[in-house]
Amino acid sequence: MARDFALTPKQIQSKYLYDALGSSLFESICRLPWYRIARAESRLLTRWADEMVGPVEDPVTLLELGCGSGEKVALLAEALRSRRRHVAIHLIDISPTALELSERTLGALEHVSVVGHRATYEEGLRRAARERPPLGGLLVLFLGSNIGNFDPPASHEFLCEIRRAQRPGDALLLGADLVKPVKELLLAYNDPLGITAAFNKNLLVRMNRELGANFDLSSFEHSAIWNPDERRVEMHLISMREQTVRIPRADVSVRFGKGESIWTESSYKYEPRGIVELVSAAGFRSHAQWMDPDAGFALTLFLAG
Ligand code: AVI
Repeated sequence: MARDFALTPKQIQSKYLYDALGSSLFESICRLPWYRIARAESRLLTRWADEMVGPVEDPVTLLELGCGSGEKVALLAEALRSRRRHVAIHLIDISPTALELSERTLGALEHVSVVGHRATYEEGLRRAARERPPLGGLLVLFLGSNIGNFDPPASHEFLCEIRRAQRPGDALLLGADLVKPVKELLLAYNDPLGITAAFNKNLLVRMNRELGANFDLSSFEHSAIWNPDERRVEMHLISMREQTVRIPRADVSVRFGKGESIWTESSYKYEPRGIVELVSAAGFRSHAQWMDPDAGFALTLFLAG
């Protein structure tokens, strides 16, 4: 967790935001009026689910990367009910809580069987590709603008990984947050209730607990900035004073200057056409795009070429 403190600027990888407390803080963020991704995506799924599953051949396998609560994949499974065919759902998440919650949500659907994989996205994709039936289409869901937490080379590589796990005719439904006025973006990542600040600072709480570190929480501040050249919102933790922090279980002491930052997350934002270009470069062709102009959010359906 403290591995990237030797870099300039200092960094912590954003995957460490999601321990049990971090995951529930993120769920709260999704309910904030200023953070509109989850609600916009649910609206689009509710409205267009039939069209989204339309091009995928029976019997359909659905695979969700990072399953959250299972409610979104349930909307698509519901849309498949009228076809009167069995639907297999693979859920991939490293969080056992997310898997349990999703399995419970989907357990109510009779025409569905659910397999949970407690695994990284890459490992889960490989397993699901091995276990799917020889006939029928695979629809991979990568929702919530999770793609935005990958930098451009990593997102290209990951999309290629998805493509490699698929056969021609399979599909990918990608949720991506769009570029929008800076004021709106900053309110979403620096909310007036301070939930995002708590989500970010929880990284320090986690290092204190898991690595025996002695971060003084009151001497770090949450900051969210828009980087227009890279088209991303960056979250940072800024040291309010000069200080040295001891991290015994990583066997390091880290010096911070006053105003020095730890970069903890990037959230890339996209233009609708940029989404098509990004995913097409990994061997997909775009089939349809649905947008919520109000929240500035897009779901795009791609077919594996
Ligand atoms: C999970 N991910 C898409 C969120 C985002 O918007 O980048 C995480 C998040 N960070 C701050 N607020 C929400």
